[in-house]
Amino acid sequence: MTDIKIPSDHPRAKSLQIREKLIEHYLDGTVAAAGLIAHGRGEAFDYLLGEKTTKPALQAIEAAAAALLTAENPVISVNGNTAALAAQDIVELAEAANAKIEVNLFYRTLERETAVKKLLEKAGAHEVLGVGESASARIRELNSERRRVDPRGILRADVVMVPLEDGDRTEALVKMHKKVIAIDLNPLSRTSQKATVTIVDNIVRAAPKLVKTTQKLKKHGPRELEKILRRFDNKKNLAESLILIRKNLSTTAEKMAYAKGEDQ
Ligand code: PTJ
Repeated sequence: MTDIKIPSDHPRAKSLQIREKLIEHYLDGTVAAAGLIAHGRGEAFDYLLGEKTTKPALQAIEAAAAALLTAENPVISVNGNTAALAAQDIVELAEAANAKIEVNLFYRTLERETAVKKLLEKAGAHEVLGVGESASARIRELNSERRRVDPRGILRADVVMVPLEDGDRTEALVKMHKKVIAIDLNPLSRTSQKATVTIVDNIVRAAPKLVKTTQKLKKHGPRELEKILRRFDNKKNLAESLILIRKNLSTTAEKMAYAKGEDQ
């Protein structure tokens, strides 16, 4: 825990609390130093998106739930930031989708793998793959530490969820004919562009919604779920997020210009 107390009436209290959580888990070794920087990039896009779950994001959440529920071997890949911000939701999602949870880190050390696993177990996870010797398989297409995977998890998965990812792995997984679900606030990132379903939203808002949607869609038959997935077009959905950003910017710019006119 850091010693800083965020006043609850601070206009940006929620955002500051999220930062504190990341710092706390950076200090306990779960989050990589670069994870703090990555969050800052995410925050910038969140601003542009209006800091709320958008309509395209809700459509992507539905498609992601359908992909998880129609999978034979779904796996949720967890890194430092995801564990720090959404451990409880990840455990609930794995339960709802009957998915495995696997630790996969870019800045990989056994200490960090263990810290991420601990956080997931504290949130109720029974089995966490990909830690230490259990990450004994390799993804040939990759050179980063992310290539090390668990043969019971990501290697044999048909659907892999990769929240807050860094580019090349999504491409490699898609090349391996896996469906990839990303959660990424940046609709322009390589991960967003390459994934099968990209949820352009903050993980702190998207993850609980994805849990609820998965629990709800569980009652539907496979044909209906496949239809939801077929209907979804990732490139079109990303374009809708970009159009929303443009609209938000235009509206704000117009308001500012108008206010300036009034002052004169
Ligand atoms: O824990 P490790 O070692 O696996 O490392 C994790 C990080 C995040 C450091 C690593 O994967 C990385 O460097 O990622 P990138 O390339 O910075 O990409 C992270 C993406 O997540 C960026 O496109 C950010 O905009 C986005 N992002 C950051 N915070 C959030 C987010 N998306 C959704 N919710 C967030 N809170």
